[in-house]
Amino acid sequence: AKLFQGKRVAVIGLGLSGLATVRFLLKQGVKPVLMDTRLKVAGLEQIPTDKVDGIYLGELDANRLAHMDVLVVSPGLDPKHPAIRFALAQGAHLIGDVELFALQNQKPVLAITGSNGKSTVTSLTAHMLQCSGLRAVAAGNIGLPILDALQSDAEVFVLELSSFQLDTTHSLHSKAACILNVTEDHMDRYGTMAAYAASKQRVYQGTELAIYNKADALTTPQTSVAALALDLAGSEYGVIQHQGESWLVVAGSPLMPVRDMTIVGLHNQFNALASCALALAAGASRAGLIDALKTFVSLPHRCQLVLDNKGVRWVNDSKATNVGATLAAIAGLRAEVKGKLILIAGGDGKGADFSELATVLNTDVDHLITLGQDGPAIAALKAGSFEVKDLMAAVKTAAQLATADDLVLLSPACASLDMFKNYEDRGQQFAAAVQKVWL
Ligand code: UMA
Ligand code: ADP
Repeated sequence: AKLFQGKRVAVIGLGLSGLATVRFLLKQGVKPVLMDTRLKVAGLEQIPTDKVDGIYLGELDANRLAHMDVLVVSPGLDPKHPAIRFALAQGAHLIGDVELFALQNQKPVLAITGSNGKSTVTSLTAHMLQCSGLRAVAAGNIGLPILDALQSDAEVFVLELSSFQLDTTHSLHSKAACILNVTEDHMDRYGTMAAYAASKQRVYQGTELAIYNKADALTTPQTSVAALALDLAGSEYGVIQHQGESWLVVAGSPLMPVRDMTIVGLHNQFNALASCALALAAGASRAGLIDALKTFVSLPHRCQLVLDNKGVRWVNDSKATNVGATLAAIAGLRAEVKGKLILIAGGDGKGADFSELATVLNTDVDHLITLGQDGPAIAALKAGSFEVKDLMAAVKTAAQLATADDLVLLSPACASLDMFKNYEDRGQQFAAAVQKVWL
């Protein structure tokens, strides 16, 4: 049956996922109304204007929305927007692109969420399935809009889901679902950790197996569902001493030496365990897991070495957009830095409380350089920190401080949107500045 026969449908938010939603609805024979709060939206020219029921840019019109039956709202737009709330109060139904996917999809799904590690686990899990001979496609928050992925010939979908996407999803069925961790993020939208954690918990609705982090109580399923707890010290899934070195244990037996994995750091050992559990739930082979862990190419902008020159290493961790990610990066790198660790942080803090950084900034970080809207709040946590106006100035300051054996780490603990297009743009500008200043 066709979706939304005779229903009035609005697509609100015309970014990557919104435009994919419009393409999907047009194929379904639905003639949607399109809206975006921005006055200029890239990519709108792809939409055949005669096939849609109007395009409205600028502040949302509550009365127009109130005439709709279904609102498909983009993840970047808060459904608590007054005009959207007004329409919901008049009986409109709120969904997102993941819900449209769930209503159409017949193939096995693995669902991954968490504050940090989502993209790593999503891409590693897809790689494990591919190394096991299955056509797996990674989609969702990782960048490929989920409704574009639906068109592919995938045998398994590996979905990275943000809390924003989960808020508008009701019917997703999955073979396994995982919350990796819940640490503070997106407080500008949720206000409280309880509300944010409740969004993450939605990933367990409709799953056959909930995979969670034993060390993080907020990831424990709150509904009754078959569950698997992961713990680096666990005996079913964990890291043990075997044949004189550390090995990953998967489903009760040793899989491979940790040393043979391409990704490093304790957080990545946990990510590897989570990926193994997820991939096995969708039919991966143990040989496929091993092959994948030996060949996985880690993603750019995540603790990525951009230059190693004159004894100084420059590391781009632009994807660290919250405090938890920056803490993981420092914990992962500190032990292997012989000289000073110089940290560049700051940006749009999304309402975060930075105080959790204080201890590490004063014990593990030798120099702190801050920039951006919330740079001052981070700089205040460490005496003698350097506040600069932009990334170029940050790199120049780091270059003056750095000597052989030092490591300069861009790990902002903040979103990039106050000064950059996105985190990739920030990471690229960092790499370019490093080349210019240090070479
Ligand atoms: N926006 C408006 N008005 C609107 C709609 C959006 O001002 O009416 C703004 C938003 O505030 C936001 C930007 O436009 O800054 C993009 O929002 P969007 O909803 O149009 O985003 P898309 O381009 O569709 O991209 C989305 C995800 N973006 C967000 O959730 C903000 C992408 O995740 C995802 O890769 C893509 O769909 C494909 O599924 C990015 C992200 O930043 C990487 N995610 C957040 C995160 O990881 O922390 C949740
Ligand atoms: P996400 O997609 O959730 O933003 P990524 O896989 O892109 O996560 O990793 C972003 C950053 O988070 C990395 O640079 C790393 O510093 C940190 N990180 C990765 N995995 C974990 C984890 N399991 N726990 C804590 N921090 C992590």
